[in-house]
Amino acid sequence: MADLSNTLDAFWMPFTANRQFKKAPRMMVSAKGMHYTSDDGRKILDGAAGLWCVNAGHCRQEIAQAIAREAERLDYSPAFQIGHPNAFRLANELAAILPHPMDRIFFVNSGSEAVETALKIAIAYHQARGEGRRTRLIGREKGYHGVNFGGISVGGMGPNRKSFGPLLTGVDHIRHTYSRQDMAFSRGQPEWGAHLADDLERLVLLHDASTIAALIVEPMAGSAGVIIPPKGYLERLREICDAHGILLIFDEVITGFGRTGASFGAQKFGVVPDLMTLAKGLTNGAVPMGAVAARRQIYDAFMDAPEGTIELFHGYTYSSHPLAVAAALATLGIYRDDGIFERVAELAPYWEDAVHSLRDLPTVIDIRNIGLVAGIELEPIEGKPAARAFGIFLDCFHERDLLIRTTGDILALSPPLILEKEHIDQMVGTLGDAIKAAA
Ligand code: PXG
Repeated sequence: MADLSNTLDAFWMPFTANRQFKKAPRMMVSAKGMHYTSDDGRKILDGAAGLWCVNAGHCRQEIAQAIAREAERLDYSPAFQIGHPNAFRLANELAAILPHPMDRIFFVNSGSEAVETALKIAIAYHQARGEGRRTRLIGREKGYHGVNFGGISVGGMGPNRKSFGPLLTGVDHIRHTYSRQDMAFSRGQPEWGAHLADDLERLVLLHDASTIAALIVEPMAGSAGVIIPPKGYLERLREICDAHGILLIFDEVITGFGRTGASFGAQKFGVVPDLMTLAKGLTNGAVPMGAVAARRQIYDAFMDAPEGTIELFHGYTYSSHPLAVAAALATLGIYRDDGIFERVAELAPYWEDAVHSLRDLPTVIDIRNIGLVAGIELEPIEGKPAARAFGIFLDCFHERDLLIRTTGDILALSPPLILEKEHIDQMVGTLGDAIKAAA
């Protein structure tokens, strides 16, 4: 048998240019606080919170110890027809920080699973109430809702959809909210664009409200390159959904747990959805976990079934896995004790000024920000879309000891929420140098 122990061939990497990577690998071997350490011993400043998930900073002792303790005490407990006390505790703790009345929590293992679960709950909810014709799902162009079939069907990113066949039927999309000419260099929420929510009325006319189960949107689109909702836009979506009995699902996998300067995007933007998907920051990235939060009335609609019947035929072997629950409880403890969400709100103005200081650099065509997240959009190199941004990513990683994310020609910054002003200065200064060097 071939000895593969020393090659990179066997691991088929996700969302990665495998051949390019394996020629010049980028490897992390440890992490602490705001930094990774690479295999060549460099300390790399984390401008991406891993993949938008390490909100409380890396390798928090409280979380590591909670996981280790639980691994020795309760390694696994069946998820169906059996519980363990900490799972109930975690659901209660989440309910306490979610907007009222979202206080029923379903546990899963990733953002993608949270999305599938929310979509299924939405359709089953209408069926449970005798509105079984409401099966249609509406997403939004440029939306990212993970990679499973439901998620890519309601998702709006072409490359994530095009290779995978016809996807779910009965899905449609409202238009996205980005218009450079109307909102470039907005600070926080753009003034322009609330009317774009009326696109939902177009789909209601086309399909009839009686066939539509739910609309799913990210309050702030993350993966598409940090697209901030226009003022009044989410409020208007809420009104239209209410007028037509359509459930509103907020995918808060990125916006949850402090990123925007409140516990959840729902609070930041002042709009309470019917269902919310969570993952990433829920465990600080330390153990995979996701969740769906539902308004109590949605849960209650399922509880009319005769007692002793299973109300929802859905769940995963690892739903509310003890190690994930332990990590989540420790993570919520840090968020609370360290006042992480409040800290984001305090630092956000400094962050905003810092990222907008890049505005006059060559090739920069837009900068967008909210909370502790920013998107910096660059003029593409002619005939080579995404090459400029990816070049900057590589330069930052290999030469400047800074980790960022890119999508197309957009640079995304979403650091751990524990960063200090000096990290902001360093991150923005380094990125500015890299943008100039690539121009
Ligand atoms: N919904 C949203 C809004 C997300 O951002 C998912 C669902 C899927 O979560 P899982 O845990 O299944 O990956 C996500 C994930 C990036 C990037 O840099 C974004 C995500 C994942 C990886 C990279 O844009 N978001």
